[in-house]
Amino acid sequence: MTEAMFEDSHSNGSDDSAVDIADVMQKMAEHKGCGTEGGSGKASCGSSGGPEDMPPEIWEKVKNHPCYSEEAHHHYARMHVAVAPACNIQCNYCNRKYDCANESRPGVVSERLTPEQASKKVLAVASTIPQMTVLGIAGPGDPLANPGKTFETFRLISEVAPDIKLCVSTNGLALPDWVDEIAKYKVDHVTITINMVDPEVGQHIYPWIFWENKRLTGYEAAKILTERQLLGLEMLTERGILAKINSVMIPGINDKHLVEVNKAVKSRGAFLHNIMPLISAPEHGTVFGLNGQRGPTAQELKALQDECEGDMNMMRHCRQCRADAVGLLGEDRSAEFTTDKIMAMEVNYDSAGRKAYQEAVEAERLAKVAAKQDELDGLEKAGDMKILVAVATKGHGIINEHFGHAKEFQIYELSQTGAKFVGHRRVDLYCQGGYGEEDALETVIKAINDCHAVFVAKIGGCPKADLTEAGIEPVDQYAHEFIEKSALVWFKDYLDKVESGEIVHADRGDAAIRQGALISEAG
Ligand code: CLF
Ligand code: SF4
Repeated sequence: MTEAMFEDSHSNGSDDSAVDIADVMQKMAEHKGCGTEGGSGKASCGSSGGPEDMPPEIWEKVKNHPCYSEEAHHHYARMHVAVAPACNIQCNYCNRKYDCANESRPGVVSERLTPEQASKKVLAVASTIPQMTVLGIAGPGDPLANPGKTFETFRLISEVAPDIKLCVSTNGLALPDWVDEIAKYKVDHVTITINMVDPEVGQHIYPWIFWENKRLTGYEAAKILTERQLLGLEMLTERGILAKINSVMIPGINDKHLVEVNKAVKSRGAFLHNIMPLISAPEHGTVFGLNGQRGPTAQELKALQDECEGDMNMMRHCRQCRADAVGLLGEDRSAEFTTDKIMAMEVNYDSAGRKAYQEAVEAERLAKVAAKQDELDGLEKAGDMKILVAVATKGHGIINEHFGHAKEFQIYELSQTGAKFVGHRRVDLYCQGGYGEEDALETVIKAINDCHAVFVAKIGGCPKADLTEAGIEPVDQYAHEFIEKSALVWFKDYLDKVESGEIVHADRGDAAIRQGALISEAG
């Protein structure tokens, strides 16, 4: 499939809606609490926003996109199809044997698909997982370095499953050339990975780019890359396409500079900024892995996200997922949908059934929000206190995972303003083959060491004692209840105990971000 073939009749409609949305974005920028203040003004309400924070048209676009709405990510799933193998740049955190590390953890290899296989896979997943609402192309290379395969996949899917939102992630080098095609296929969500806006910084991240049939290196390469990324972002904003910016935080290289990146992307209309930790280990075989470049700690990452959040809300629920990921963001069901399995599957694309299921999800979601609202009174006594708690969950915003079965913990910050999702921590499974694994428990404690409590559906006696000894309270009395409501009830009890002198409040230490490669989560 050549790129020229996409200039013909593959349009699936006019671009009227894009014009309307551009207008809406302007209204959104003027919306209370999100007002634009010159070049560095707040441009959006970000991923933690709800329907009251943004115009209905924008809410319609983000409400069931698990990456663009933190709240949605508890309920809705995304899937990726790995149709784009080639890349046009080199990042020092990427080993080209594996997938694009911009949206995928190093050490992960995805099964490459043709657009036709990808289309069959989308139908198979949509039939099995009715809450799967978004199809993203995020690799394994750069989707826009493979425009033929990428846009043919979007075309096929928009024909067979028009209710599924389309999403693409790119390093941005080729973006300006493809913005009109992106608009034509109604791809409403575009991620650009922008790690710098200064080529002096960029030359330490990107050894080369492939540009106009030449390999360019150093400052010159980084200069072209940043110019193309920012131009692409401006072109998306002009067309009313929601743009999310991913940035990899690399301590000592771009960590301080990402505040500048945040200002630059916000002033160009980015909807959301997702600062992700560098994941780097020698076994990944990347330049950074081999030269010992470390990633940030959990608290370093949070501090930078907090600093940028003063100007623009941040995405904090990214899972740096695989180029063939399937499921809720915290899970990976890709092993259920290998090419062999999907080719053998009977596919029944039941759009009425999917709609009914999603209506039930909305009811559950409203119940969760209402439950949280009920617990907001009485938090004033927290004063300036902010504490973190970890939660074991399989999704739906409910404490429904056994401590020993958790592959990740969601982290909530509790303060006088309520319970706020601030991140997640991947861990090694504690329970292996029915037995607790002491080494794994140590890594779990390191991963949630900055938390005062861990909420679980169930926990055994041994880990309970070890967690308590480490100063992390295991809490299992809210099993199968809503996370935020339960956390707030527990927090008020904690505040009462501090007030009565029963316990002495003390700050916790830092926590580690797991660096190990995750080869397969589901297999
Ligand atoms: Fe995929 Fe990316 Fe679309 Fe999401 S992922 S293309 S915006 S549908 Fe999401 Fe995964 Fe993070 Fe990406 S959690 S790596 S931000
Ligand atoms: Fe690797 Fe993605 Fe960077 Fe390309 S853009 S070098 S695939 S991380």
